[in-house]
Amino acid sequence: MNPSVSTLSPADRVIRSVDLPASAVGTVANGIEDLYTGTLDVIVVRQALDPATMDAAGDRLDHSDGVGWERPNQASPVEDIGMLGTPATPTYKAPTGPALDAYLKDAAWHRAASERIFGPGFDALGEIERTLAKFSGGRPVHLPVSADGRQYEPFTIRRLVDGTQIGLHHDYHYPLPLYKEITPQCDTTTLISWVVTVRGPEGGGELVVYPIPTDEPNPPKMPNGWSWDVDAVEKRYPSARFPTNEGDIFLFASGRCLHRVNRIAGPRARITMGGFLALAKNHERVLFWS
Ligand SMILES: O=C(O)CCC(=O)C(=O)O
Repeated sequence: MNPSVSTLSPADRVIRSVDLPASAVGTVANGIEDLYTGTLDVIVVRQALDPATMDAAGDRLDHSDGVGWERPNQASPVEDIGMLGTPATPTYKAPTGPALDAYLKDAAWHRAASERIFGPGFDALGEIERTLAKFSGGRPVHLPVSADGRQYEPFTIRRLVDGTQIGLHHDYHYPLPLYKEITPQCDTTTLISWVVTVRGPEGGGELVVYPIPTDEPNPPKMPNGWSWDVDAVEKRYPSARFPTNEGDIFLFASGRCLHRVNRIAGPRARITMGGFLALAKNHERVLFWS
């Protein structure tokens, strides 16, 4: 981490962010490294992917019944997210993440589903790879491949409807059993989340980011000892909010900065596609997965 960042306590520092039009993406050409060093915490680029394609996909996803949303957080109604794909994260259904084999079995779901979601002629995997490469400082960007030759999942699609949210959390997932093959390949200083907005809701849905690291002393937690006390976090720390629209992408240091997605209000769902990325240990390439 950049020393000028680490000498400040979280309550004294602010979230360092840039919010750029797609035409200025060149100013963050080494943005992934900037997120690692702490020079930046959040990068937002507006209309990085075609907003009309995203809007049409969002409309289809929000209105067709046969999409087959998984509901891994159904046990907690306020966190009841709809998912396409299997996330490489803890969920209520799989508190320590899915088993690697189950995850890899499902990792190619997007190949059959992409055309149905985004329409013909849209190469979702290629678009993501090319978009993430704009922040990679010239490093190749690619999916990890498992020891038995299977490709990791490039993205999941997430749907939050009226009254649902993503609660406060970090995304430092390297210690999960599922990461046993990826973690040794990565610089684990932090983990980066990348998220493209496919459909923006009428109200809520902003990403809210706090300068609170995973090793924060005396973290404001609820009496159960593990869930964050959102009121105390709001009172004690600065935060930054990032509303997004169709086609916008954000990348942020989700392994370092506590964050949440604000509760959705209104009949339009918030739909995003996203995942994680990391610098390889030798900093010569970027790995991404979901
Ligand atoms: O906006 C999203 O879909 C997820 C944001 C988030 O919590 C993450 O990527 O860690």
